[in-house]
Amino acid sequence: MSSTSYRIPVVYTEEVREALHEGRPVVALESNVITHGLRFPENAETARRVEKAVRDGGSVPATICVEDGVIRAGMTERDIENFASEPGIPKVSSRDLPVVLARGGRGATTVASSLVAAELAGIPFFSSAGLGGVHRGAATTMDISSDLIQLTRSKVAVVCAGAKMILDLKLTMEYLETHCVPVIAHGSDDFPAFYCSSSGVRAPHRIDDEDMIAKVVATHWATGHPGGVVVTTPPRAEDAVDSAEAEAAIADALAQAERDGVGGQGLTKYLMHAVDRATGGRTAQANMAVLISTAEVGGRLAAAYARHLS
Ligand code: PSU
Ligand code: MN
Repeated sequence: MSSTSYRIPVVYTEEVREALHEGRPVVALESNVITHGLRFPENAETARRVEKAVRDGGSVPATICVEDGVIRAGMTERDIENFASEPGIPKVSSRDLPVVLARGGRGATTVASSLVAAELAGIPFFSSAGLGGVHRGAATTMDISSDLIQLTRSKVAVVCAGAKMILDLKLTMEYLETHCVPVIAHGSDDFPAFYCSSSGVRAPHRIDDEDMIAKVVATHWATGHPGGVVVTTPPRAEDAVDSAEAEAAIADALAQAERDGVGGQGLTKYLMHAVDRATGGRTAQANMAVLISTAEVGGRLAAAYARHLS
């Protein structure tokens, strides 16, 4: 098998295939947030509401996963229920993807691997609540989420509420700047912090006009840039968590992680869950709300992009 003749199989749901064929807007979504980010049964309910939000925004949702060694672009209600309820489905990031595909395996895609999949599937928009980024203490741990690296390589626009608040958001912004990834803030001056409205870091550009954002995305790719664009949208005021409260819980969670010797690919989930326990479930609630509100903006922006191209 020569490397040029081997094509990665992508299996589309009929709805997604038809939408792409007809040039209608589609938004890709990750599945790792279903298996690792949230708990059953809220994860299944949230995944369904996220898909509905993409539709409300005027696009077709395509939740991405790996099943039987193929990339699925679009999951049925039943697939989502299975992923949400079955324990032990592995987190598959970009570095894991070839192994899981080649072995005919199954897995839940992170932002990074969902971007690889979306590009292969011909879907130029993706939405999630909070990107992975540069972890606090990365100067010694070198823990930088491959979400950021993949953003420099996949031609997919990513709509999100910034990056997760457990991270070092100042360094995350530095990373994106160094690697030439445009960051456009929609609806706020600052780069949002996932379930908090502001990271305290000003975004390089604020654009509220959605047609202009579509034009920026198209222009980025017209310049021949191989990577993505980050478009942020802040959490709705009623969903946002107070940042002082979140910060205190994060400080405790980081200390706990250090005591328990947690690092590597399990760290993000560990921290998110520790913060959630410390806030009495408040941050998981906010996480779900932000996933949904972001998906609707993603749906609108993908629709604006499709109009721009037509
Ligand atoms: N959202 C959550 N919890 C998560 C994630 C998202 O509420 O665990 C996942 C996303 O799939 C993201 C990944 O791509 O965390 C980043 O993990 P890491 O920091 O190990 O790269
Ligand atoms: Mn990591």
